[in-house]
Amino acid sequence: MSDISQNKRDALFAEPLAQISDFCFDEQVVEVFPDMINRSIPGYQTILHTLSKLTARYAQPNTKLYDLGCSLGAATMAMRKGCEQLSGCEIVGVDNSAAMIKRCRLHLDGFKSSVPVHLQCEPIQQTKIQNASVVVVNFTLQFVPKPERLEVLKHIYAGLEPGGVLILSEKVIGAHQTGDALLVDLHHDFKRANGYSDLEISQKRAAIENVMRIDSLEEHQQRLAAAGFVDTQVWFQCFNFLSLVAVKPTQRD
Ligand code: GEK
Repeated sequence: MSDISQNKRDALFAEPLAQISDFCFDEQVVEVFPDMINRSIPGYQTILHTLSKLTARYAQPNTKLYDLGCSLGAATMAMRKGCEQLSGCEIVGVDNSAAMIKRCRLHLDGFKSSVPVHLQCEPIQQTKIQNASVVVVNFTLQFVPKPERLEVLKHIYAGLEPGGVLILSEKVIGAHQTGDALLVDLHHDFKRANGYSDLEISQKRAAIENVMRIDSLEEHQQRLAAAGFVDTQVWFQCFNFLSLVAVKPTQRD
């Protein structure tokens, strides 16, 4: 078994590949995932840090907190930190990659916490959301087939308690072609500055284009509204990566 304390460098697309298969979250990706996500998503650490703060703000005692598409549990750990002082909270982490869930358990068990975390290996389209105060979907909805996204959001809305929050982070496509081209360029510059070569950038792009279908901010806002989230707020954006908060109103709102 590999040593989980090692942060192995992502070189999955460093050599020319004769054939580029669709990207999948398998053992190979698990091995390098922390390095890959940190070097690929601008502001990833800022987002994790703020997830902790948002959890502390919105988590309610005796409720569930969900991390949908939890990968190795980085957001789960941030949420766990944010609700440590509350009584009766439980976190449910969900991912449809068995390799991710297996490694996630090891990561979580490496740190002490009074908050129980229950991990489920399933598509988030099948996850039952109930008695929830915080739901995090950190760069996962973009992997769900587009026609199934609204249903996922509707389930989240229905399962949230009044005053509960959805935090949705996504890579987005710019509303206009020229603006989008600029955001894509700036993101590629960010990856180059983090040590990825042009070959790695283009091969990864080819591998992921069939599995990650991104929406514009406007499409997200419309879908969120259709699911019941009338009030959404972008709280983070760097290039073509952003994060939204959407609060389920209380009776008073
Ligand atoms: C983090 N949130 O570190 N159902 C469940 N899981 C899925 C599905 C699905 N339909 N589709 C993809 N996944 C994490 C990062 S990564 C983002 C999330 C990225 C899972 C997939 O197995 C992977 O673990 C995760 O969603 C996406 O804050 O790699 O760009």
